[in-house]
Amino acid sequence: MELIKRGKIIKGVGGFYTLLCDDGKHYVCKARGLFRKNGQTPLPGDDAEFTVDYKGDGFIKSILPRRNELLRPAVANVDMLLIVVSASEPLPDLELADKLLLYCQKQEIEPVLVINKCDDGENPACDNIIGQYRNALDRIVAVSAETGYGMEELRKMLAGNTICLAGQSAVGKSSLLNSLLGLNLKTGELSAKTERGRHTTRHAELLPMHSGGLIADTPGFSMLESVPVEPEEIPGMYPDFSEYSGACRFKGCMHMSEPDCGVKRAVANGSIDEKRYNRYLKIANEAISARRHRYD
Ligand SMILES: Nc1nc2c(ncn2[C@@H]2O[C@H](COP(=O)(O)OP(=O)(O)OP(=O)(O)O)[C@@H](O)[C@H]2O)c(=O)[nH]1
Ligand SMILES: [Mg+2]
Ligand SMILES: [Zn+2]
Repeated sequence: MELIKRGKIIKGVGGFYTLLCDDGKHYVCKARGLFRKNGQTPLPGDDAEFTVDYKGDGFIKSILPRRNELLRPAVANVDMLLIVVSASEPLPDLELADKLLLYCQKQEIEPVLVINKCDDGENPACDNIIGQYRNALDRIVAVSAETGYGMEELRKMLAGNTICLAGQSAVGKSSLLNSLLGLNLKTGELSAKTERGRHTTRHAELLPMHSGGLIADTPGFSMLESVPVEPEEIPGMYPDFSEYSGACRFKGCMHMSEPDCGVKRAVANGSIDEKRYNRYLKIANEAISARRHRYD
């Protein structure tokens, strides 16, 4: 009789998948022809059922349903996305942060806004970002990958979860990864270790964090996969607007040119951050013109 075991795929190279079991053991399995038949490719992050035969060879029998799936890095069942911005250089691209928040809503991923490079603690640049996102999400943390400021709080927040990193270049994603893995290498050295080149495609790999949980090792972020969002969905994806949208005269108000709009009133009296609202207008208008193009 075959004993079915359960584990999480943490990497897959050349048809061999490494699974991490609850007992902390690693098993290397093949996927057999199973997935070519139903078109399923196992991904890191997948929860799988597998068996081990008398020779000790493992075989994946099935993949449990995915909660979500990222393209770059290719990881399934992501619990949290770290949206990394910098409190110094480079200037934060908050439109990207807003879009990543929408992406998280769509994919049902818990967003964490990580304000990095707060080397001596919170500073005016960091406070400014916190001010803009105060009511937009539950988890915002100011950290420094360099000095370790705030890293303990971040570690606690992430414990036990499957994590990916996102954000513009040079904000410190690799440095944060380094710190969360408990490595104390310089970023250059880290490149050699976790961004090691392979002859073929780079496969994402989930690495165990210092404090429990797994983190994807591909810090080179693109997430150019834009999630198709209908314009009408967007207002409901702004938690910081919800307290005020009940006061809008029209149901389905886009908070754009409609009269008697609760959200616009909240912007006018400073309850909603004006810069965040202006970026909302830009993102909503983009979605409107994207739809127009789709039907042209
Ligand atoms: N002062 C300061 N510098 C930092 C901090 N974190 C990272 N850096 C520096 O910022 C630069 C970019 O850091 P990386 O970790 O390579 O940034 P990245 O987001 O991985 O960049 P890409 O791989 O290009 O997307 C490096 O010179 C780091 O040493 C920090 O907390 N404080
Ligand atoms: Mg990097
Ligand atoms: Zn409105």
